[in-house]
Amino acid sequence: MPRALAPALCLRCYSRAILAPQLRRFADAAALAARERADELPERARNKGISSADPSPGQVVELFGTEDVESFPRLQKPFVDRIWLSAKAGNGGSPAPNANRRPHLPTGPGYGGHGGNVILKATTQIESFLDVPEKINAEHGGDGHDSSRGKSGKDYVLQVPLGTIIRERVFSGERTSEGRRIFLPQFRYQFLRHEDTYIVARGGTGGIGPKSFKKGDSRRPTHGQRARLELELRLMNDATLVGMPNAGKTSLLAALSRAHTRIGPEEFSTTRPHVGVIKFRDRVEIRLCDLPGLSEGAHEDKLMGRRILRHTYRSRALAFVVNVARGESSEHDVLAEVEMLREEAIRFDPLNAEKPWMVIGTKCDLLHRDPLFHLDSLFYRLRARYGAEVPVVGTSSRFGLGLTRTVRILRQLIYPDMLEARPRLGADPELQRQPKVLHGPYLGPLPSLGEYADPRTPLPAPEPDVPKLTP
Ligand SMILES: Nc1nc2c(ncn2[C@@H]2O[C@H](COP(=O)(O)OP(=O)(O)OP(=O)(O)O)[C@@H](O)[C@H]2O)c(=O)[nH]1
Ligand SMILES: [Mg+2]
Repeated sequence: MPRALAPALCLRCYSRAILAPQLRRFADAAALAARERADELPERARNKGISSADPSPGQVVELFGTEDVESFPRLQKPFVDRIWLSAKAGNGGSPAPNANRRPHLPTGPGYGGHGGNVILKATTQIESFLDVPEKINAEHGGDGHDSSRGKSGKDYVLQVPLGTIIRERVFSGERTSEGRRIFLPQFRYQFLRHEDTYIVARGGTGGIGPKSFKKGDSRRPTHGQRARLELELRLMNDATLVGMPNAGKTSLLAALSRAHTRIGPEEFSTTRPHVGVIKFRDRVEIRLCDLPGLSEGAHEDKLMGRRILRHTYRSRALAFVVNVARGESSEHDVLAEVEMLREEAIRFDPLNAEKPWMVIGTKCDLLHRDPLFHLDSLFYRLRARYGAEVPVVGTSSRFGLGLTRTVRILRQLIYPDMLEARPRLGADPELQRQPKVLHGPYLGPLPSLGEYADPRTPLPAPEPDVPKLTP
C-alpha cells in the first residue's frame, strides 16, 4: 500500500467503526421525535375540546395558532413604582460651651457645624425604587470643641429614576377612628432630566456660642427638617402599547426593539412595564413602553389597572393593540375592544383624550380571513365614528410583517413636523440636471432668467451711459 493512502484508509475505518453507529443513533432519535410530534396533534385537539376527527377550518387555525415556540421563561426583575419613605436631615451642632470668639479666631469653637441635607437626584442608571431605603437620615453637624468649629454633616443624596414624582405627606389635622393621624400627599417636584436634584429636607444650622458676639446674639442649633414622602414613578416614554392580556404587546415590542421579556400563551405573562428604544438612522429615538394587560374597569384599579395606566402619563401617543385573528369564537367586537381600552385610558387621565392614537392589529399571520376582515371593518368604522382617519396597521411579530409601517406611523404621531428618515438616494443623472442639486456645471436653461433662459441667447447690450447734467 502506498504510504500516502494510509491515513485516508484509516479515516474510512474510523468512520465505519465509530461514527456510523453514532449517526444511526441520532437518526433513530430524530425519527422518534417526528413520530411523537405527529401523535401530538390529536392530543392537542382533545385538550382544546375538539372531538371530531375532522376539525373545521376555524378550529384548525386556532389549533395551529396556539402551537408555539415560546420564549425561554425569563425572570422579570421586580419593579417598584410607588413607595413611602421618611427623610430626616441632620441637626445643627452645638457650639462649645462658654466659648469665646475673637477677631483672630473667626472659625473657632464658638460655632457648631450645620446638619446635612437630604437630597434626591434623578438618574437614568436605575429603573425603579427597588433598592430605595424606607428611612433616610443625614449626618448631624458636629459640636464645636477645643479650638475648632464643629464639622458640617454630610448630605444624603438618594438616587431615584427619571420620571419620579415627589409628594410630601402632610398631616391633614384629622385622625382615624383608632386615633392615627391621616396624612395627605401634596405635590412637590418631578424629575424630567438626568442629574436634576431637589432638597427634600434641609439640615439644621449650627449654634453660635453665648459669648461669641459682644452684642450677645447667640444662637441655638436648629433641628434638621423631617419629611414624610411619597415617591411615584411614571416611566419616561414616547408611546405606550395598551391592550388586553395576550394581545401580543410584548411580542411586538420584542420585534420592534431590543427589549425582551417573557412572552407566553398564558394571560398576564407580563407583570411590569418594559421600555424598549427604537432608533432611527437620523438619531431620532422613540421609547416604546409595553404594559401588562388591561381589562374593563381598569380606571377603578381593577386588576391593578390604575397602577398599570400610570405609565401612560408621560407618553405622547397611544397605540392600542388588539388581536385581530380572533377566529369564529370571538366574544367581543374588535371596535368595542379598542373603544373600551381608550375609554379606560381617558377615564384614568383625561389628558389621554388629547393624545394622538393608532390601532395595531396583531397575529395577522394566522391563515384565516378574520384578520383582514377585522382590520378592514375597524378602519372604516373608526373613520365613520371619529371623522378623521385613525391609523390601523396589521402586524405579525412572529414573521415581521407590518413593523416598518407601525414604526413609521408611530414616528409621525410623535414627531409630526419632522421629516421622515429616507434611505439615501442614488446618483441620478436626471436629478443632477435640475437647478439647486448641481454637482457639476449646469448647462441647461435657467427659469429665473425668463426670456434669456437659454444661455446661448446673447444678453442685451448695456444701456449707453447718459451724461450727467451739471447744475
Ligand atoms: N401567530 C402569532 N402568534 C403571536 C404573535 N404575536 C404574539 N403571538 C403569541 O401570542 C401569545 C401572547 O403573546 P404576548 O406577546 O405574551 O402577549 P401580551 O399581550 O404581551 O400578553 P400579556 O403580557 O399577558 O398581557 C404568545 O403565545 C405569542 O407567541 C404573532 O404575530 N403571530
Ligand atoms: Mg406581555
